[in-house]
Parts: sequence; structure tokens; C-alpha cells
Amino acid sequence: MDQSKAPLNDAEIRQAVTVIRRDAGLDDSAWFETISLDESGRYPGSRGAYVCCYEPDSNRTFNGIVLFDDDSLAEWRHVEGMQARIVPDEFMMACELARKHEGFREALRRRGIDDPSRVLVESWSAGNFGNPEEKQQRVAYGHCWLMNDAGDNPYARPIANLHPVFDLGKREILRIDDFGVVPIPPDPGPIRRPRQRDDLREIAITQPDGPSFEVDGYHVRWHDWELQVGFAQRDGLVLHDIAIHDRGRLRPLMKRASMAEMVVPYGDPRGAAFRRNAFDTGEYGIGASLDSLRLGCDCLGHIHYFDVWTHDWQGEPQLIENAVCMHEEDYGIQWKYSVPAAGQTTVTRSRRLVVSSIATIGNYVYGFFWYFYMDGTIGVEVKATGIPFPSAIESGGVSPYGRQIGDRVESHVHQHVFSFRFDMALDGERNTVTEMNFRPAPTGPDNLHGNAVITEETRFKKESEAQREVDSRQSRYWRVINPGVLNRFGEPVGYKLLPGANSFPLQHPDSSVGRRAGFMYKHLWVTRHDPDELYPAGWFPNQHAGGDGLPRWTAADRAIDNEHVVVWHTVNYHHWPRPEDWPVQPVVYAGFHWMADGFFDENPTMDLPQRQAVCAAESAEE
Ligand SMILES: [Cu+2]
Repeated sequence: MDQSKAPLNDAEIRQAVTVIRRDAGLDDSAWFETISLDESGRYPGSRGAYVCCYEPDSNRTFNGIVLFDDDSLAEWRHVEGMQARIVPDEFMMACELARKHEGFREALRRRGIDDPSRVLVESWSAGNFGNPEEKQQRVAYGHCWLMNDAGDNPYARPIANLHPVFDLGKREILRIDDFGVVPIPPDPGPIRRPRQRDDLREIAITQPDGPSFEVDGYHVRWHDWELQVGFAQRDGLVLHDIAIHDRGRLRPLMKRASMAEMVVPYGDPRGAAFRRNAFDTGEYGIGASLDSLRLGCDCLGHIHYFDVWTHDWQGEPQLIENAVCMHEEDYGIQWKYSVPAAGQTTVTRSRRLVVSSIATIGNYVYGFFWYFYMDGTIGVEVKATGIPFPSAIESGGVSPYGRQIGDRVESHVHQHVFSFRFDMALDGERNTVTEMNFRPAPTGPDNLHGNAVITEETRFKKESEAQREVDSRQSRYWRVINPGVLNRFGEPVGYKLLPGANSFPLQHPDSSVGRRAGFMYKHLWVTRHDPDELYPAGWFPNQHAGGDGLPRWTAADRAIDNEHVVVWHTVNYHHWPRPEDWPVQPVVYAGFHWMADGFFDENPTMDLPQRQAVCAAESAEE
């Protein structure tokens, strides 16, 4: 089996570090933002690593590609004016810097906190608000909490209005922004409760004959599906070469699929809160934040786990065991039909293959779940849980921008905006994207009873035409078709992208976050494939002034009709926090589906075991 897209292993990460330290001409201060599989496509047949480094002494960011067989640096460049992501080691370094800083300790004492080790300081990206001095620095903006003694909720007691401002490159504190003392909220927000109910009886998932999937390295075969599980330091879970067997043919659907960016803009303009616009993927990275999943806790049933190797900022490999979970789930009925007069019932059972990973990023936890169904449907689902960003309530009560969720704690209105990227290959690389809209026809001689519906399919020819919003009033969805492959009715074969619940961004397009996250203003983008166009807010969103990524690339207005195309789907989960989200939020879901739409010649699950005999026998016994 082709394992060329398998995640890097520890030896490869070490080799990449050795080559960079030997050949890249960096000084000793340099550290590694990313060491991840090279997906540039520029070195066919050669496995390599994409590497990004930051050199603090010169405040410069570099990237390039190491090839393993040649043990060589194939590309290396200084990326002018760009800032690397903020890595977990920097988070910890900044927290320690603050705890030791006399001005910060003094600000804590003014709030009655004598022990700085009890304070969590997170160095969030400062964004870009046109401040000229911040342009010359690797600025991060601190947010602070008094951790609870139980250690189970570091975010329970927000320290309002206190923000150490860092230069992460120089490893120093530039200043302490203090907008005034607000009493620390009293509730330690315990998450682990001493008393738990005991009236839930065990649900056990048994698969006496084992699972129906086969795994070879990172290659998976299940039912009619084939795919490769992959990993990128930045995206986290990546799926490659998704294809489906159909009557003797292996039919490709997608070359690569991942959650390529996400941003969480908050709606509070006061103090320093306007800075809170976390690009969790592009500013921090999902890969290094993946949880090690545990059987019986995160996943039930017969599980296959995939481990992945990540690395710290010195390039030292770090193993995340059980980073990706794969299992099968019963999913109710696949289809059913009854003929009561004949006493006949025919039912088939649905099941799905679940490939998932979960990332803990500061206060929030995001699960990324990919579902493969037997009828060709692919479900994409984000499960969001964790702790909604809490802020202490200032005197005078709840602000207009937040809702009270805890004792003297509010959480501000915000949105979680995800961008999913699909490198399409529906029955081959030449694809076209269309939009379906349905609307009432005007009444008249052709529509005497006012019930006629107009169905309209619009074919996108250029990138500028394929920047679209959801519209449930027109039951809008999008289709990817292959004009060169026809189904039995002579139509181009197709798959539809069916949006789920979605929202619209509320930040002004010319705001800082609006410029930096231009992708979020459209729910659909289609681009001509370019392997360097992986991230919709660009490769370096940290402190970026904006305009990069999808808005910049699509300015070229490339032809996308019957071409190798990439489909980008934006999912906006609007969050007005609830008291029930405290102290930890029950999972909420956001997602969408890809469904076969003229791809197969009939229902592809007609060959499933039909349960009429079993059901009839069981009924007879009753
Ligand atoms: Cu939220």
C-alpha cells in the first residue's frame, strides 16, 4: 500500500532538524515552528519535510523543504515580514516570564493575589491593529486567570483588565496593561465533583468477529471506502486519497481533506477584549494540541488508534499516542420499506466509520469527527466543548456584550468559524462546481395553481463567481461534478455539499479581524488547485495585517470549470453563551455533509444484508 503520505516519524523529524541546523545558516537562537510532511508536490517520488523556523535574535521567520533521501535542504527562504505561529513552548515561557515580573506581581498584589504561581497567563496573538512599534516585534497579548486549588479548572476565576504585553522574540515583557481592578470572582468552578450519579447501567459495544475495517499502516479499507489517515502539525488530522469502490471500480473523490483554519472573533470592544480573535490553526496549530485518546472514555467499541509524532520548539520529537481514533458505529436504519398488506418489511442497518481526533487549545476543546457512511455520504462534524472564555463582571453588572454564566463571571458573544478544505478528484482531476437554487415560479398560464417550483443549476466558470453564501430560502447547496464522466442517465456524475446550520460573521469586513479572516465572509470558495494554497487566511496569520489567503489568491480569478479544483466550506457556529455552559460546556455540534448526487446509478446500499428474515422470526417468537 502507498504510505507516501504517512505522517513524519521521529527519525524523519530528527533528520530534518539535523539538516536545518547544519545547512540553513540559522543562529543558535532559532527554533522550530513546524516540521511536517512536505505536501508541495514539487519533489515527486521524494519524501520530505516542510520546515518553518523562527530566529528570535533577528526576528525573522524562515521556511523550506528538507528531502530525506538526499539528506538535503531543497528550499530555504526568509519569509519577509511574517511571524511564525505561537507554539506551546512559547506559551509556557511567557507565563513564567510574567510570574517573575515585578510589575506584574505588583498588579496581582493590588488584586489580593500574593502567589503568582497560582496565576495562569496565556500569551495570545496580539493581532494587528496598525500599531507601528508592534510591527517590529513578536508581540503577544496576555490574558490572566487565578487557577483553582483543585487543579481541574485553570479558567474559573478570570483576572479582569490585567494584560502583560510580551515580545516573545526578546523574551521580555514590554508593558503591563492594567485597566483597573475588578474583584476576582469567588467560584473556583470545580469540574471534578465528589458525588456522581450511579444509576446509569453499562452500555457495552461488542464486535465478536472484530471490526469490518482493514488497516495497513495509515491506509484504511472499510466497506467500499479507501482512505489514508494523515497528520499535519498545523491542521492536525488530515485525510488523503478518499475513494470508494463501485462495482469493481475504485472511484476517487478527494485527494486531501482537512480543517484548514479556524477563527474565534469575540464581540466585546472594551479594554483589551477587542484583541481576542484566536486563529487556533494558523496562529497556534492544532497538531501539537491533540489529546491522547483513551478507550472507554473518548471512544467506545473496537478501536484502532493511530499515533502521531509532533515536536517541541527545539525540534525534539514528541509522540502523541492514540492521537487519531477510528471505529465503527451502528447508525440506526439505512433504509426500510414495508408492504403491510403483504405482511412484508425489509430493513437494512446503517453503520458508519468514524475517524476522529480531539484538540485541547487553552480553554476550549474541539473534536474533529469524519464519518463515512455506506451510501457514500461523508459527514464532517466539529464537537465543541471545554470552558467558554470567562471574564469577570465589572462593577455595574453584566456588560452588553456578555451573558452571566457563573458567579460574577460573564462570557462574551463570539463565533467559532471553521474553514474546511477539500482537494477534489471526483472520478478524476477535472471537476466543475455548480450551485443549486430552488424558488417559487410566478403564477400565470404555466402556473395556474401557484405550486410550480423553478430549479436552477448555475455552473461556476471563474473563481470570482464561486464565492457564495448559504441561503436556506432557496434550499441552496453546491455540487461538484465531473463533466467528463456520465451516469446512466447521461448526467455528469456528482457529489453535493449540503451545508448544515450556519451563521454569518458579525465583524465589519474592514475591521482588523475581518481583513485577516477574509475567508469567513463566504461559505463557499472554489479555487484552482495549487498545492501551496493550503490555508485560507494565508500561511502566516500571526500579526498579519490581512488580505492574505483566499481573497488574495482568488484575485487572479482563475478558470475553475473542468479543472483541478479545491472546494472550501466555511462553517460558522454562533455562540451566545448559556449558564449551562458553566463550568464546562456540554458538547455542541457544527457540521455538514457530502452526499453522492448522481454519482451512483442507484441506491448503492441495495446489497446490504436484508433483515426481513431476522425481524420476521423475532416477531413470530413474541
Ligand atoms: Cu463558544
